[in-house]
Amino acid sequence: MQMLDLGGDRWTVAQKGSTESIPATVPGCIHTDLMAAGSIDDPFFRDNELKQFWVGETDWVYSRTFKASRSLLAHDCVLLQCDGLDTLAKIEINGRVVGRTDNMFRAWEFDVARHLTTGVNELRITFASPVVEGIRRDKARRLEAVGDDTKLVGSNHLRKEQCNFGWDWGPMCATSGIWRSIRLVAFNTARLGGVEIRQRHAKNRADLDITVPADVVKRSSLTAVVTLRDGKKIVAEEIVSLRKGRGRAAVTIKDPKLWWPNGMGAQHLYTLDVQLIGADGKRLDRRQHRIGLRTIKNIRKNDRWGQSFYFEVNGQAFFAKGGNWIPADAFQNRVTPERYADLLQSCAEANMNMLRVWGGGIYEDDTFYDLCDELGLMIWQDFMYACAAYPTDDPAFFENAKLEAVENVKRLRQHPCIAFYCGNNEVEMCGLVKDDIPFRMTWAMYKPFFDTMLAGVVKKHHPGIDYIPSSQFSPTGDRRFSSNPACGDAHVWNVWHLKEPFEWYRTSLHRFCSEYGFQSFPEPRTLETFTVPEDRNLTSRVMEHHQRSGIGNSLIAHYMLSWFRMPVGFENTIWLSQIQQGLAIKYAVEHWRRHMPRCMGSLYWQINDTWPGPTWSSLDYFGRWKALHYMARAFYSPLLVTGLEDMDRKTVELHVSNTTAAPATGKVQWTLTTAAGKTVVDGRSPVRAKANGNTRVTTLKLRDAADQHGAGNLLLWLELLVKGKVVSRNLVLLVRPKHIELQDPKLRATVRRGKREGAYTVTLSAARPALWAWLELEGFNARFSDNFLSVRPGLPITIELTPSEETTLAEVRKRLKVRSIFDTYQERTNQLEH
Ligand code: BMA
Repeated sequence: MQMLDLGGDRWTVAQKGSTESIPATVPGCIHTDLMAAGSIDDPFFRDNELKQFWVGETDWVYSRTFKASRSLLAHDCVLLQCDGLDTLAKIEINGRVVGRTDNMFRAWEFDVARHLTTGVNELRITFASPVVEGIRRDKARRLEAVGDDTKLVGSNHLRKEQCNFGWDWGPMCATSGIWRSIRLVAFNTARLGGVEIRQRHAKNRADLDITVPADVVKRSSLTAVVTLRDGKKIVAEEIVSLRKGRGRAAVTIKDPKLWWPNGMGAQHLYTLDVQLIGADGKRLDRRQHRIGLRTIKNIRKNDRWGQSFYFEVNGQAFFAKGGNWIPADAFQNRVTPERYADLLQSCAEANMNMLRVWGGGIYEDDTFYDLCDELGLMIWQDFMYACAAYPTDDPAFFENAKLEAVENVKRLRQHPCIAFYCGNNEVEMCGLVKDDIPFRMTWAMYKPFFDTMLAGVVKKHHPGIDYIPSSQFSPTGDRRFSSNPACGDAHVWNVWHLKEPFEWYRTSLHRFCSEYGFQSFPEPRTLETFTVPEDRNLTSRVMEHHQRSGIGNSLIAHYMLSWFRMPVGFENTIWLSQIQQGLAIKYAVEHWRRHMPRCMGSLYWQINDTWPGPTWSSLDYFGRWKALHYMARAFYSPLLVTGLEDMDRKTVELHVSNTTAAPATGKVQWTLTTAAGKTVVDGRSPVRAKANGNTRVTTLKLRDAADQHGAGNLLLWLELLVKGKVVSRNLVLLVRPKHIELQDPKLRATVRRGKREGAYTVTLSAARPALWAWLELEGFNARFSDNFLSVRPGLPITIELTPSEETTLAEVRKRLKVRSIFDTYQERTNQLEH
């Protein structure tokens, strides 16, 4: 087998019909090429997005030349393989059309031997404007999409990343280009097709049924050598002969090392090596797969609350802790393996075990799923349909979509991280399936596609993994009532979209919450990347331009009035918005964890960002942790102490939630202090926290203390100790934070060189309680082992700080800024200079 990579920087791109070209990079997209050539300004900066709409409205021609050697062309078969073309492409070699494509999510192969010549060849790919085509198709047949004010028209007519046309958290930059690898592959006789590995599990053994298909271009006797390795050790090796291009091997693994999600055990991976051997004993092709041995099921069975909705891995039920993943950049070619790794490691560090790859984005790159395999992040995989009606009754659209589904399922099924498939995002919930309203889908259009076709593809090509047609989804009763608290999965947007107070979450007893969320602003350092100093006001034109949700800023302000003292100035408002977001989501997760096993999952909206701006994310565009991400690590921790306050009765119920499979014995230590930090009363209660569930520890009656000191003058500090070690901390208030009579905490930070190379330790202490104290290393990217935490006088907290670039102790001391919520509302009078 011979391969010629056609990627790289030997490409040019020009507008169709123009001779003026600029250099281009493959994989890539037109926007990043134009940026690199200085032909457009960075669309993320200020409101430059408004100046680039012509890019999406233009047809673009990518071309390059390459040399094909005589030996390459001498093969039995020569293919042009395109792993991803975005989207409406015509492919020509030496001026002759070899194919046309219309689906960004499919990989394409063309037999090109007859078009190639020895020596120099020209490859040209013309991309028709997706925007012009989207509008044309929508004029011919109007199909509704939700949120038209944040999107360009027509994405639902095309098999292209839906949010590429804009979303309520991302820009409208309709891309074109060769977005994944492209190459020539030449082979003799035969090559391997998609190897399929099916697992069967029994006590102390796992059986693998391995199907080895081959694409045969010349009749010959073929064998395959199938080797299973555990590290370097060979566990099994089989030689199978292929008949009619197919061979099967059966492998038994005794005492298998199972693969577990993050927090439940190791992510053990075996390697399966498949070699295709020709009649002459020479190797024709080879593939390596990493396999994780595990079963994963979505359990829906009737129970006393209705019907369950939870996941079981290797027979063990678990609470899904995670969030929703969206494309990590509006220009996917900029998502390097390093960026994927950074974002996903952040998820694992925050105790997450499941991410939902949301249906308005892309089937992610292989690197993404490889990392999820390694980190134990289970993937709820949507098919790429979101918030719109689709022309599923058009046979061409249907067939195209079916091939897309088959291909992607075949690609993803190798990964142990794949836990679940889902047909679409919110198509049912948004009322887009209505028999009696024009421009929507009828159920007769919807069901054959989402209920039958996609379900069938999963069943055939990835048996053992479950599927639901839509998220949210109500599997019993009237499915139009899709936010059913008794069954299915739910998107609970009453807080935020419906403006309910945070306390509303405590009325939600949905079985699995696969979406709910709250917005915040990214930190000042991130805002600085797209603003100039005069933009740095929440309602400046540029700041409003980056807020894609029409209700975004007003809702942030609405809740702030309700919860916090009005912050002073831009920076304080930004940081406070993050604390507020964290608090909202903490409210929800703590509640649902207290209601295990009735509720068994929390995937908040959203993990990451496609560009810098205020959104629902917990990691900003640069992967910087917002307050929510730090708080997520705490509220997703395996053992969690929470307090459920009753602000009227002045009681606090203490609970310990345990998401591990083993019970835990320990004690809850609680201290009631005044806002100045003086202990009013304290105590401790032993607890045996049941496995995979919630345990109510005791109820504290604090009426007397509240009468004596005033509820706004009380803080309840909780600690859960197991084997003498604090495993969880929490803080409970009896009034909203705005009504706490805080005093200046006089925060102090002592910085020392850390034990780890390049790390520093910061010891934070306070003379008075400091609420949600946070550290910032000005001018640096830095990770903190903890942040946004409350500090009690006399109980200093030590944090590890790792700047991303090398620096000195003196520099860290100089640049470290420490603040708490008290600082956000201090008026600082301007000092006049004399
Ligand atoms: C959800 C998502 C997205 C959207 C988010 C915030 O329902 O599915 O479509 O970005 O709400 O509005």
